[in-house]
Amino acid sequence: MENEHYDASDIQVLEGLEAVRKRPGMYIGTTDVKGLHHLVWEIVDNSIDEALAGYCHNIEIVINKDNSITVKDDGRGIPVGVHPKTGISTVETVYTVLHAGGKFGGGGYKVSGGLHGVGASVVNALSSWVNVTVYKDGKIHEAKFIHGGKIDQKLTVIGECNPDRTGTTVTFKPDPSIFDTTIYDYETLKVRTRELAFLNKGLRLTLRDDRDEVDTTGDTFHYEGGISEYVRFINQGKTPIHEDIIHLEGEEDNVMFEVAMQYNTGYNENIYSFVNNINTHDGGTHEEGVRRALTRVINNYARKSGLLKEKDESLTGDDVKEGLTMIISCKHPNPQFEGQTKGRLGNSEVRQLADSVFSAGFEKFLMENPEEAKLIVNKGMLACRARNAAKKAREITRKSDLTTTTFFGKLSDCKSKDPKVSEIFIVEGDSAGGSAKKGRDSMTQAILPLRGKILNVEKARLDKALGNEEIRTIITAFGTGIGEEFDLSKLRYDKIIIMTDADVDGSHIRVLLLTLFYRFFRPIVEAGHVYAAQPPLFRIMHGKTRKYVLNEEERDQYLNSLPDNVRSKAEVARMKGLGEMDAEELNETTMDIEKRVLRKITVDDCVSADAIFEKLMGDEVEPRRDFIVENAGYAINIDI
Ligand code: 1YM
Repeated sequence: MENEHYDASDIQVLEGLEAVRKRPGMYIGTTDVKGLHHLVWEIVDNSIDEALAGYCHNIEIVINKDNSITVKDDGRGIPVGVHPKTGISTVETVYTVLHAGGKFGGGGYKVSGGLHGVGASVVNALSSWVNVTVYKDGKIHEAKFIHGGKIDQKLTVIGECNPDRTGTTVTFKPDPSIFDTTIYDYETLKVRTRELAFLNKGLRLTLRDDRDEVDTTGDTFHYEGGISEYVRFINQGKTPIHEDIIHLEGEEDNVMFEVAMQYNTGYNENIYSFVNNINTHDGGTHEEGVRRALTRVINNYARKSGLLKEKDESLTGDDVKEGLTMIISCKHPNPQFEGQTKGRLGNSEVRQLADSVFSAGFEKFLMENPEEAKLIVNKGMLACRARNAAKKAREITRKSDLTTTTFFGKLSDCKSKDPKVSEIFIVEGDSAGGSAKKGRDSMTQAILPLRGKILNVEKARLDKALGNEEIRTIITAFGTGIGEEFDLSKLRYDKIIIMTDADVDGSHIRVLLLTLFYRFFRPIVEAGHVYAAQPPLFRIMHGKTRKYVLNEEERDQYLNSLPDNVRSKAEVARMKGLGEMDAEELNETTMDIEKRVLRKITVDDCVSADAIFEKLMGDEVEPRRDFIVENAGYAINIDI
């Protein structure tokens, strides 16, 4: 009877493994290079489980000469006794019975990823041969399998070892009749081996390639800091905004939850979550709990500390994840993976655990580290402003139209709608605007008078700039839109001409405009559409002659060229500004295509403008004025 029973289960076992060989995809996904590498992790997972149970500290993975793989650990060793249910050794049972694994152990639970215990038998089913060696109780035990899981050598004691030595060593050779390729890639194994080391702090994993003739020592990965070191690794080459990595952890009902995070100066989010060492690329309850808590805690702190004022809107989840690198790791005895690719954790109780562990710990961090907290909140606030700016920019581009009455009042557009012949003068002040309007060629020349000084966009981000009426008007007039929707081909004018006085205030406005163009309309500058008009500084009259000159040097040169008797009668007048020129005058000196002098603005001009900006735009007014006065010549020259 006993024999009969044994035969029956033996047949069942073989049928089981045969099923795996018939439909390998069902068990390991694919039989391509990915599936080939998957086999390694199925075996390594058993070692990791042993590590999580607290018995294994070192795992070694070797690619052998023949592209077989050896995985060796220093755990307790797979039990060697006869298994009560199968009547065969536990080692053999684990390697031949599908759905074996954790159930046999009793006590602990399987938390590592993979096939949850069926891994060893699946690897056996898809291998040409497998050798399992167990070091236990001072003895070396060995079992061998061939041809997809058929027993070749039952578990046998093949020698003795130091009674202190325990562990399991498994070598398998993937079956070439199953896999498209049986050649292992070292880098692929390395990336995951390193990841496993990060995810299981304290565990030492070594990877070695014995295929080369050259002796390689391989790579050893061992991180006492676990996922904190993972965050530091990802942030390598980025600039963190706070030095210490925030690390929080907690446990409830055998569910372990852990998170490590650090903000960098960048704008991308690097949030990776894992359940039982498996990447949950579609997130799930653990990630949701953290994201929810992150947004709430930062907002609460920002309000309480006064960084976020009552009138300020709350930061969104998108705002607080800008530049955030975060690793979330959850170890769960009974994870429910959802979704098409099973990349999402479904266990609803984890949401609350993640939320409470994260919020308590993160709040404490913010309270205890006010400087870092301020940097983090400010980062979120900047992201919030940028987000609103992008939204406004889109709205403006969409809504703005030249018939809007408020807008219409400011711009005196030209009659021509052909951008190739059209130009726009941006004029300082209403009175100059009035003269310019009268002196223009209304067919091709548009006039846009600027009332006040335009906003310093160096100090304000796009959002604030868009709140400025003068800037909004400029954007609308240009027609290109701004930000994401900027389109150079929609530019309504061939020439954009900045027409400001040749004095300190004029220089100032010019610098502000250059900065605006540089920051928000750089392609317009690059394409050579921006010019500075050169209004004269002096008018020299003698007889019926009227001569305008740009500066003192030209004035003296001109006067010296006159005969003495003429020079003595010449009247030299300093032009007091565009506003004081009449129309007939403005046209002749600054606007007439034939007579005017224009200077093309280059990006370099804008960069210089940008560079002197710090000094120019300091918070104190006096040094700024001094600087402009001292550097009046330079300030004028920046747009030449
Ligand atoms: C290189 C592969 O399989 N190590 C390994 C596996 C097991 C144990 C220790 C182990 C587990 C338990 C008790 C337990 C496995 N045991 C079983 C089963 N390395 C590798 N190391 N004693 C030892 O889970 O209680 C399956 S895997 F089922 F037999 F207990």
